[in-house]
Amino acid sequence: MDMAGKLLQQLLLGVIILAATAVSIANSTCDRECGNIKIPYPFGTSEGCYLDKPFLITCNHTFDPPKPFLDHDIPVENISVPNGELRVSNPVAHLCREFNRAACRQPQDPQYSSCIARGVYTRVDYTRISALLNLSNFRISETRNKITSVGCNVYAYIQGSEGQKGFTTGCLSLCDENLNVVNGSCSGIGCCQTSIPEGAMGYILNVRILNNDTLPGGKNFGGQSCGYGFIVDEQAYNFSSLDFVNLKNRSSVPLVLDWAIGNKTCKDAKKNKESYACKANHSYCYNSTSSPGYRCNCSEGYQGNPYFSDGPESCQDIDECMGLRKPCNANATCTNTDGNYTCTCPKGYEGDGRKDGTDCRPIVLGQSNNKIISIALGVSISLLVLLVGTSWVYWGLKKRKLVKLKEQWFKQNGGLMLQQRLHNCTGSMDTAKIYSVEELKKATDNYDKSKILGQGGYGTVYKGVLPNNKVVAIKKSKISDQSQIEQFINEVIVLTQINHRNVVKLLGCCLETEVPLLVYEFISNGTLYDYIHDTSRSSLLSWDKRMKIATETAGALAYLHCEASMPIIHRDVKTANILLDDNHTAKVSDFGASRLIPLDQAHLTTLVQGTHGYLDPEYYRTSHLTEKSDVYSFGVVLAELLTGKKVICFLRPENERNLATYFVSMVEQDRLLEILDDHIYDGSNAEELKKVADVVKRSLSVKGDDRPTMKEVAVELDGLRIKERHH
Ligand SMILES: *[C@@H]1O[C@H](CO)[C@@H](O)[C@H](O)[C@H]1NC(C)=O
Ligand SMILES: *[C@@H]1O[C@H](CO)[C@@H](O)[C@H](O)[C@H]1NC(C)=O
Ligand SMILES: *[C@@H]1O[C@H](CO)[C@@H](O)[C@H](O)[C@H]1NC(C)=O
Ligand SMILES: *[C@@H]1O[C@H](CO)[C@@H](O)[C@H](O)[C@H]1NC(C)=O
Ligand SMILES: *[C@@H]1O[C@H](CO)[C@@H](O)[C@H](O)[C@H]1NC(C)=O
Ligand SMILES: *[C@@H]1O[C@H](CO)[C@@H](O)[C@H](O)[C@H]1NC(C)=O
Ligand SMILES: *[C@@H]1O[C@H](CO)[C@@H](O)[C@H](O)[C@H]1NC(C)=O
Ligand SMILES: *[C@@H]1O[C@H](CO)[C@@H](O)[C@H](O)[C@H]1NC(C)=O
Ligand SMILES: *[C@@H]1O[C@H](CO)[C@@H](O)[C@H](O)[C@H]1NC(C)=O
Ligand SMILES: *[C@@H]1O[C@H](CO)[C@@H](O)[C@H](O)[C@H]1NC(C)=O
Ligand SMILES: *[C@@H]1O[C@H](CO)[C@@H](O)[C@H](O)[C@H]1NC(C)=O
Ligand SMILES: CC(=O)N[C@H]1CO[C@H](CO)[C@@H](O)[C@@H]1O
Repeated sequence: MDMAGKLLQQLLLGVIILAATAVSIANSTCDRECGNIKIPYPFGTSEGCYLDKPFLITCNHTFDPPKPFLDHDIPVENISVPNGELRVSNPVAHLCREFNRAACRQPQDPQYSSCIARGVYTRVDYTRISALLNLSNFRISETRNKITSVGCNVYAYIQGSEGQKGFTTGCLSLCDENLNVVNGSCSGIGCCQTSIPEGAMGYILNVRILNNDTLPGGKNFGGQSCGYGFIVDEQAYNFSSLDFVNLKNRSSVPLVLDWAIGNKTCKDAKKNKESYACKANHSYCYNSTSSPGYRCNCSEGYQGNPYFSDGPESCQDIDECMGLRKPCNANATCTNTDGNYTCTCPKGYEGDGRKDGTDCRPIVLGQSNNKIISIALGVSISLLVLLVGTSWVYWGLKKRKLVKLKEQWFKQNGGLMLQQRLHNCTGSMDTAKIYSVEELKKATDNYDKSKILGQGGYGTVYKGVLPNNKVVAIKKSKISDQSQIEQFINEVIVLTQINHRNVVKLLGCCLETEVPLLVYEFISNGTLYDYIHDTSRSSLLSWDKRMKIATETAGALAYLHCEASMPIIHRDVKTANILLDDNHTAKVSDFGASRLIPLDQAHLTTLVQGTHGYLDPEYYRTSHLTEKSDVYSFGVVLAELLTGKKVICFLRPENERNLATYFVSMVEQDRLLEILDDHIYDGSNAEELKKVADVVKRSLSVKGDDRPTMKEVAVELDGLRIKERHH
């Protein structure tokens, strides 16, 4: 009873399985193999198993194993659906010459080669075998295949039909004793390759010899000397010198055909749902590049046969997690999804866990702080972008009113005030000029990059040429704060009034732009900084020249402090702001940070501004700006002139980093000579050097009151120079 029950159960099971297979019975009857070769749809070997006529493969069972054929007589080697590739066997053409080996002695015999050369072999007629291919539907892939000839002084050529036009093309392969054949190279010596015409569907290939007195297979013959010609899949054939003999027994080589569906593009094919061949859900269509028609492929993340509408052979999700190449890092968990996969890092770890992404790493507090910072940064950047964007839109809208705006800028930048002041003043005012935007734009080729002379916190300086051929330096200043405008105008007026040969002359300005433009005289030789710190140029600066520059600079600063109509504190005295002309005459420049001090005031309280290394420590501490701050900075300039060292250098030991303190400590230890620049000390000027160093030391006094005035410094330096000259 029990046995019978089990039997019944098995029977029932069998019936169910049978019923299940019956659903897809139509296609499961299709034989998808012929011998060892798979025949995937749209190809097929029997009625109902292939897409349409061109895809019929005949399987000839008289062979063992059975062999598939395209167009009934072209042997098929491989069919690849994803690549749209069909490999068939292609015949090899021969040109052979028989000879009688006995006529010559053995190859070891020294006479052997001359025997060949003299043609002492029995001439037998050439045997020629052509190769012929005639495809009815598909094209020969012109990207994958090459016409190839192998042999000595032989050429292979094909004739065929490309569309309706006939064509002839070929390749000549030469060789003799002096030309060495190279394995793997088909460059014309022993082997030659060339492209086939586009769209060819058939051809006839012949091999010919250039000269009937030579052997087509060179001297590497064995009973027969042959040259060969064939069309072959480039990737499937590597030339070897042994091929002169070996190809004789090879009747065919692989050839790649392009196949495609129909003769319509994807766009047109999709219009007819019934005949559209990309049936799978997760598939797409692409135009064939080499022939009319289209092909299908599974979407990314899926694999299978895109021409099946459903079933296990159609495009199926790829389980990436199960593949050999694991997509996730060892510590991340891989989860397959439809058409994709996800990697999840363990709890307490962050990162996307992908091998090609960011690795899982423990969430560290510091890093999450970083995250907060980067979020904050992101937010502020977006806000900034928003702000810039809005103002851009704002300016865009205002563009039409540019003329009005220019006027507005002119007013805003104090143009009216300046005009008025200039009008009120008389006499020397002819030097100050107000330039128009167009004038300066033209002078600088629209602020061309090649015209930039310098750039910094103050703005950008361009070289310009005015219509009267006067070369000028034009500074696009950064001042745009409304509250600074009056100050700015004052400075412009004062500077245009200054007529000192050691101060760069301000010729005028332009106020019609958003930021004021200043026009200076052009100083040809660059900055003192560049001279001192450029080894090739520093030797040009003798002690005498350095003293001249120092004296001139001190004189100019003293003039600004005392003799200008209102004291001016430069605030940014440094070698980079001292320009040199052709005669190494010093010109103090860049008054962008300068302040005018009303006569009834001893100091100003300002925002501390200046250059690190030159900045007066007292001013830095107290924000009280006095003329003595310039004295300090000038002291640093003098120290720089004496030593040739940079004022701040992090490559130096800690106690030597700041030149000002280092210099003072060396002078106090009476070790001045150790830190002097090479070009300065000549053995006889030690006394002057000491005196200048003493000026430096006093100028660098911590308390401003202990420092000499600029006037005193200038007089002292001048005195030393005169004395030196009288020596
Ligand atoms: C199979 O191949 C044999 C030998 O080449 C040939 O005689 C025969 O006609 C072929 N059969 C078919 C069905 O093509
Ligand atoms: C057929 O071609 C495909 C893709 O090029 C390749 O993976 C497969 O190994 C080939 N099969 C044979 C029998 O050469
Ligand atoms: C190719 O075959 C077609 C018929 O299938 C025939 O008309 C044509 O002449 C053949 N071409 C060659 C070069 O043999
Ligand atoms: C080579 O010999 C063949 C006959 O064997 C002849 O048709 C051909 O014209 C000859 N070629 C040359 C270049 O002599
Ligand atoms: C040809 O040579 C290359 C490297 O030289 C090699 O990778 C390739 O497999 C060879 N092809 C054949 C068909 O031998
Ligand atoms: C080419 O390679 C074969 C071995 O594959 C070798 O016997 C032959 O000498 C080589 N020929 C040249 C010219 O290097
Ligand atoms: C070529 O085939 C013939 C018989 O068909 C055989 O005698 C000869 O040794 C073969 N040659 C090579 C190089 O395999
Ligand atoms: C496209 O193919 C169809 C039949 O498959 C044929 O009737 C038509 O003439 C072909 N059109 C072109 C432009 O080859
Ligand atoms: C196929 O080619 C046609 C016409 O050349 C074009 O309109 C269409 O976008 C192409 N389709 C694809 C998938 O490339
Ligand atoms: C798979 O997911 C990743 C990340 O989620 C995405 O970058 C990628 O484009 C997806 N791939 C496919 C085929 O959808
Ligand atoms: C996995 O985690 C362990 C410990 O948590 C760590 O030592 C290892 O480096 C991690 N491996 C990878 C590939 O992230
Ligand atoms: C999924 C699939 O390709 N089915 C095919 C089964 O065979 C019939 C013809 O018998 C085709 O029309 C179907 O496309």
